[in-house]
Amino acid sequence: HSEYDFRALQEKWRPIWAEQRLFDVDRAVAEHPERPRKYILDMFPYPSGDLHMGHAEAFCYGDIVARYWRHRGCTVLHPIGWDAFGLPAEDAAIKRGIDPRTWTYDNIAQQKRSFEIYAPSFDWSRELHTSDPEYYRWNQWLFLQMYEKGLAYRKDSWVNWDPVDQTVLANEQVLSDGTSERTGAVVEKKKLTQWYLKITDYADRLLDDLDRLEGHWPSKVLQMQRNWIGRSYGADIDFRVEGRDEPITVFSTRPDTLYGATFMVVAPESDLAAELVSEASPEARMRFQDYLERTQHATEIERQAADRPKTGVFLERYAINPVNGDRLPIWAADYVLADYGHGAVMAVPAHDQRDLDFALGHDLPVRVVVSSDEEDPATSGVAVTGDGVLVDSGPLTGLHKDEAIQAVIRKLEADGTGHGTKTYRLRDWLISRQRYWGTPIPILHAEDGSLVPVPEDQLPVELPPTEGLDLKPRGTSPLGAAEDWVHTTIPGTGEPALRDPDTMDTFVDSSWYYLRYLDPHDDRMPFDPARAREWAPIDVYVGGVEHAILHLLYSRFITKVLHDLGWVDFDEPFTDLINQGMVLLDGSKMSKSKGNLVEFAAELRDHGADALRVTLAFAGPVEDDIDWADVSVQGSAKFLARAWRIAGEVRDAGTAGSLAESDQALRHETHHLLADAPGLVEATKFNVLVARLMQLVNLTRKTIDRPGGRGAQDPAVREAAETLAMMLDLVAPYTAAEMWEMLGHDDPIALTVWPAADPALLVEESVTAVVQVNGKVRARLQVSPDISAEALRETALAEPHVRARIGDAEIRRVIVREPRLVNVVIG
Ligand code: ANZ
Repeated sequence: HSEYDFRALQEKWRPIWAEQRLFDVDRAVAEHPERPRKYILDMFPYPSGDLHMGHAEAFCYGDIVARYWRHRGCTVLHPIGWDAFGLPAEDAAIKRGIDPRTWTYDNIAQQKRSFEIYAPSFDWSRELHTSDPEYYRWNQWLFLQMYEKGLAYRKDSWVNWDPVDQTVLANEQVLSDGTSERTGAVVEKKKLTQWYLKITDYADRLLDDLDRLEGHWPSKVLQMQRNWIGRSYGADIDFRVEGRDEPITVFSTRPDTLYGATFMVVAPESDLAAELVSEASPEARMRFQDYLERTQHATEIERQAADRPKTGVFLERYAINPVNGDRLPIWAADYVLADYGHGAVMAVPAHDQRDLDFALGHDLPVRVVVSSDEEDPATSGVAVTGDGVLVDSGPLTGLHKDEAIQAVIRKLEADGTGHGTKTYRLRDWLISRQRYWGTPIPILHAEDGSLVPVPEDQLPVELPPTEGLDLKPRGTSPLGAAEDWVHTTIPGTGEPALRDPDTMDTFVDSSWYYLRYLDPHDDRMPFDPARAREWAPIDVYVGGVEHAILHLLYSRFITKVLHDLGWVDFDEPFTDLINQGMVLLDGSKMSKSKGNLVEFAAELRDHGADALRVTLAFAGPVEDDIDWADVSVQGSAKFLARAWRIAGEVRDAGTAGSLAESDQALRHETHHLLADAPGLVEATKFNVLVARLMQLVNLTRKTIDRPGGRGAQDPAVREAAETLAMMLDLVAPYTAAEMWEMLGHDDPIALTVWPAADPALLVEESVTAVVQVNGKVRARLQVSPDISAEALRETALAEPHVRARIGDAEIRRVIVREPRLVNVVIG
């Protein structure tokens, strides 16, 4: 074979690798128990068809890191599995009238075939599918653990409702424009009884522990998580309500402005609003009902939009300001949300823009309590929100804002009318889904309405077959119609009971899957804590930035829960995080609807795995988007062919002579690469590494072709070719394996440990520094090119000829231009 033929290489090596199972981690541990361990993971794929270019990119980067650590003498766990539950399978199944299992497992098989060609160094013995009962059994176990601790609970509340999928959504699944992340439908609000996981109990830890990830996770992701958790400090303040026993509590980040409160606002959909208005006049009740209906259609984002007119209705009730006894009218307005803080605010129009907009629109008073140079908000329409000194505020008058906050909190606490507190934007995680293809919630509903957890030894609660079930979305779970399945009895008593018909959000599945890889077939426990101590947390996690909030936050939460339950001894799952950019075509995200899809399967077929991976690695910094119009897969293939040809020439020529007499310039380049490659990989500068490999190929070629040289026989050429092969294994495993074999090795290249660079070959050539005395050259010195000015000055002045020239004369000045010149001026 005189031409580089990627197909021949793939066909040759695939069966060999399938047989060798080189990346089977159990074997690696048995053979080298002493080696340090690394756990390198890519976010597992969702089986919605074949793999796409986003997968190709992420798995390319993850595999570089996994292969790299093996070459550094570590044992690497690099597993793969499938995030196999979820709506797309169910939708496809409904459309085609097949079982979601068929669609899911067919797609998994397809993705596996593609992976086998693409050849990431996976340990296939650890393969898992979240839709297998042996996996989801442990989701149920986890749920029950959390239920026992009060971390899983049911409540009645207003939830996000996707009218297309006919199921609820977590807040994290609603985009900032108020549409569903999955269907694009405008999300509605609906009141339902649902299961929640109490992530808010972990809000402080989830926020504070982000500091430990600084420098290890992309700062953009850290910031997104911080904003999502959204901690605010302030006070809870109780306002007595005329004609009501219970006070209304509000949360405020500006309790210092309490003397400026002129009215109160409650969220229209809150129980509080309904109760308050029930005592009002029939007209007010009607106005309120009308208003309530209108607000049901607005999304949370719309409701909070600054430019939206602030609408609302007066509830004909009054609250009393606890510090000055003022009588404040109570309104319902939809700019106040039911599930933030307490669903009620004290309105301070002078210092809060939304309150001001509302006050000006409804003729409510504006009272300034923080001094400023700005115009009166009542006339300018602009609230004064900055710092300042308090005015017209009783005992707070004259205090600076921050002092006033502390002072008013002390006063409220002393009076028993409030206290300092904090609140979060983060809400509890709603996990119930009214769909079939997910983990059944392991709870039984007894006839008296009580909840009975399914005993652990009866797990898994398996999904019933789909035969006879209508999976179409209709607002209640299709499982409710599986009569034989739903009707059961309470263990022990035998009383009749119904199974909970909802299934879990699939983000539960992916929140802990990394631990299941430690032994995916363990039927005694979710994972073995001893193995977790050996392998986890993940050293490097690779995946798309679209998971910056949902998946990563949920995994962090569940990891902390497992930590607190004593199952793991760490509390952050992912030590380092790499977010790859997106693959674009002509600057726009590839999508089927745009018809400009670069298909992974086609690229793989036309150019092969190695050229595709080299292209992805070389395209630019990992976090940047890749525009497919700017890359050249053909160029990558040419580079690989040139490297491969060098190995062939070395084989054919045979190596002769000693390294000492070989081409030193080539050796320098090779050893510099050996020295630099680890730093480049660890800093995820994969593109720079590929560029350096290209340079080495070029220099090796020149060395072979140089007239009068030793050609491919030169031992420096062999050394370069071997180094190239070992490093190419990171991105081009087929080419690398073939080169290694041509160079006469029969051990698997993927398991070779990279040699260390020879320090002697890293020293730069010296440069000549000229030393003048009064402008005349008196000496020449050989110095390092990066010598400092001070060192060069000292060396020059100590030189015997220079010393002799200076003699007893006075040194007036020494001019140093390192590394090449020193001029000594004497008198
Ligand atoms: C009085 C006040 C005066 C406020 C002032 C602000 C400025 P963050 O920072 O986002 O936490 N608020 C409280 N609960 C609310 C709800 N359910 N819906 C809408 N707004 C609500 O915002 C906290 C502030 O948002 C709180 O502080 C409250 O208004 C309002 F000069 O109280 B403030």
